[in-house]
Amino acid sequence: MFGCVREGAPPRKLTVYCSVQLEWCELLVKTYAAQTGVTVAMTRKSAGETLAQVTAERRNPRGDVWFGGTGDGHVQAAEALLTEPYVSPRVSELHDWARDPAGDGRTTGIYLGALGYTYSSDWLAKKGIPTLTRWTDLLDARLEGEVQVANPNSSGTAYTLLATWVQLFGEDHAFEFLQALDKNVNQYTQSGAAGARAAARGETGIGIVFLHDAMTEKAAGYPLELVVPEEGTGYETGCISIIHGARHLAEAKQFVDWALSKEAQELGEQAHSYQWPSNASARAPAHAVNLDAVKLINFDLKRWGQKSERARLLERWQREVREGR
Ligand code: S7P
Repeated sequence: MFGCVREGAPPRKLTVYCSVQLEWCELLVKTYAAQTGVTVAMTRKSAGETLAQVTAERRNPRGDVWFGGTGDGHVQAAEALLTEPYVSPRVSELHDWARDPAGDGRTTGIYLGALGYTYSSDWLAKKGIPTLTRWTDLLDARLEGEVQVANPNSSGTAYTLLATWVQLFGEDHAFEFLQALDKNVNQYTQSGAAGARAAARGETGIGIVFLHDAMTEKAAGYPLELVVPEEGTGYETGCISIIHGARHLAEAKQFVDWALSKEAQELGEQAHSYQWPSNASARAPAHAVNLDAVKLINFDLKRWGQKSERARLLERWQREVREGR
């Protein structure tokens, strides 16, 4: 199995930086610690913030494994050699899209999820708007101050959105769209899933989010509608990477092997996280969004995850959208 406690051996330790929802992070490390006897310290942060932390700690790494978060951050970390090459023996169990997302063996896919937006049906009826189906519907003047989305500097969700609109509309048109959308945005949140929680609780009309994060709220009983935009949409490959210079390298490899297993991936559903698992044998969550009904773009993660493109788009967003307010 995944290791046992050896008599008289020093305690085994692992530090995990976790970028999925806290409930999943906690269940993951609790289960792993119970199965292996490894003492696990875990910190939960958004993807952009974790990338900033791993970058800041590069000369004195404190984390061993980065679990979850959108693939762009992992690709950028790989490019900067902040992560360690590791090809788990479990890679053969994974879907093709998960096997080597950065193309250099430094990161591995653990889940997939598509972008869209969400609103409560009661709220839309009160607004007198019959239905919303497209990205461009979000520019409707009646939606002024009604849209919440995250800040792409801190949030992997929001960076994936930015890169999606660039791929879908072309870069200049995407920025025109973002500037027009800005009139309707009430807040750029730090974390990507915040818009789904806010829409569920009536704190915003619309949240632009990963559809699985909206599904978490809907499955909890909130009357949310999920919109899969008709123009097409982007998706994330959520990844796992070992941090270069990890103090507990052997434990880190063992954790990655475990995290890619069918059993570990099925824990997501128990923690109300409904992404599609990368292990081909893992059961998809009952609430997973049916991707056959989603017009997915061919998201070029290697291009839009690399530092030059990522930094350029973030700088342009800051200048033309955030500071242009
Ligand atoms: O909530 C789960 C999830 O959507 O969060 C990850 C994301 O990178 C972290 O949120 P931020 O947008 O705040 O960075 C996704 O990978 C994951 O599916």
